[in-house]
Amino acid sequence: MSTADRIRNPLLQSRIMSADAAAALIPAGANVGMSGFTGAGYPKAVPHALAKRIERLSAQGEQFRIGLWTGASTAPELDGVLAGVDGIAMRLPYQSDPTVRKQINAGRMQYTDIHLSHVAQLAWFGFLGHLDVAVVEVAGILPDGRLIPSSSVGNNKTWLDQADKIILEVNTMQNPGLEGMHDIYYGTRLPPDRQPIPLVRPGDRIGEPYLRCDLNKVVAVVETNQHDRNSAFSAPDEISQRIAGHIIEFLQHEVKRGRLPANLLPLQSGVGNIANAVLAGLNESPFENMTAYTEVLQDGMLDMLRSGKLTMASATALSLSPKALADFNANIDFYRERIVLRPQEISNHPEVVRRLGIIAMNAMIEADLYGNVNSTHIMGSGIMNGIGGSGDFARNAYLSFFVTPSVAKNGAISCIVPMVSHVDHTEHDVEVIVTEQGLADLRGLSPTQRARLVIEKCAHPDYRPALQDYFERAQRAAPGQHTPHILNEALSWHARCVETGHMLPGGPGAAA
Ligand code: 0RQ
Repeated sequence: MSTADRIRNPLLQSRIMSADAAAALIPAGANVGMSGFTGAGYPKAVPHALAKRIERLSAQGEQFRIGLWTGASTAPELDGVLAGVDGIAMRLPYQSDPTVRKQINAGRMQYTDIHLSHVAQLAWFGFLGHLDVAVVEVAGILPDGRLIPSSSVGNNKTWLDQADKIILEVNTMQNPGLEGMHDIYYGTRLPPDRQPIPLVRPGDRIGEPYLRCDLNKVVAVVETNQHDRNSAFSAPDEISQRIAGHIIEFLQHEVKRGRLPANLLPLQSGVGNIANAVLAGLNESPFENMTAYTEVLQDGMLDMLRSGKLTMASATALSLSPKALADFNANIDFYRERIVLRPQEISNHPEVVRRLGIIAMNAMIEADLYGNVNSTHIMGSGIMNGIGGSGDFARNAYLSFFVTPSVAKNGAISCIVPMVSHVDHTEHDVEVIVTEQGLADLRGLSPTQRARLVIEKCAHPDYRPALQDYFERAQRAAPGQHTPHILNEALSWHARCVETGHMLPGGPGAAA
């Protein structure tokens, strides 16, 4: 497909330039809203060109740093290259890049970790500061200047609306068949004029398939021809399979008890190997006609769409392995009828999540005896990734699962602890905790009832006696018996990690 086929607006054709020329239009200190969500739909050329420019300026003793706003995590070609030249002063709302993580944990980069559904509205409220430039990847441009979104939507609508200047990357590697898969909702208003979001089934289309764009703001159009970062998933290991088995057995039990319909309720699943194992398990399960209202579509959901177990899936981004991407591209007409890609303010919207009655499944770093969950921090001070969409779903879901292997670092660390070293999801938002050891259904239980169950069902046998001992002593010593704790001991539990050298993400010296 030629450039003229992809960029069909004459004015924007006249703004085609090199990535270097486009990057030169970004001022030092600018807040830049870039596309990108879990390695899908991020700009492939301008960040690299900007990083080269920053490196040149830095060699001349000039500092050049930006505020980088995205949908969620991106890829080494965006986060990695810019962090590598110390070009990011401020990052939001989510990251999972090793270089970015290292800089945040060393105190060299500021990081605002935000619920993904909140980002657009915070930008509209003016709480995040001014957005100077948007750099957005698209799959094509219509004659009237509307944009065919790429493999993720994220916050692109908001960046295009809010930024003073727009740089578009048109990626000819993105399948032109993406056209028609997106649903961009333009009905959100600010309080006090907000209206209900008219979405009552996961597959409802409430918007339009294109992004609108004020052509006068477009200062550059850059052509690219590069795949998204698609990392392969490893086959589900035994731990993931055991976690998946517990969840599926529990869901079957809930259907039997009449607390879930036979085809379940719309599924939300985090990314990663455990999530993929759960999806693989559901694909083999007796459940039929399932739906998904989730943030990211990964391999497991494509398998379920193909098998017919899943009738439709709504998300904001694709996050596919190379093998799944090849299947997606080869069968895009089939998938277009079954997939809707939306802005993340809608894919993760608390109002919609509550209305649809989502079954939310997210991974965590640790949980405590009482059901508080830490999804983001190692040892209470080092960031791993961020809260992502987990909070959007967990608090508002019909049923909220948090999953983890019972131990980390080859058994050196228990993921069930007396008191979490950082709280992302409070006991009030966490209903079911699952490890490979078992599943603790915490619904309707008091803190001490929860603690007994979490120790019995979820803790690794190597740590169970120590947790039981702590809980019993806390019940004897705590001044209050609602949530018994021995405060000075609760957190010193984590001190053992210092001895084993796992103080920060990436292990010893990660903050250097
Ligand atoms: O460390 O990378 O050095 O090997 O944490 O842990 O077990 O590989 O699990 O990749 O699924 O990540 C919560 C981080 C889990 C992720 C988290 C160490 C462990 C390893 C990763 P290494 P695993 P995963 C909506 C949902 C927040 C966002 C979210 C996450 C590394 O799922 O970022 O939920 N979630 N989004 O060794 C010390 C412990 C540890 C520990 C694990 N207790 N102590 N280290 N690790 N437990 C969907 C989206 O947002 C897309």
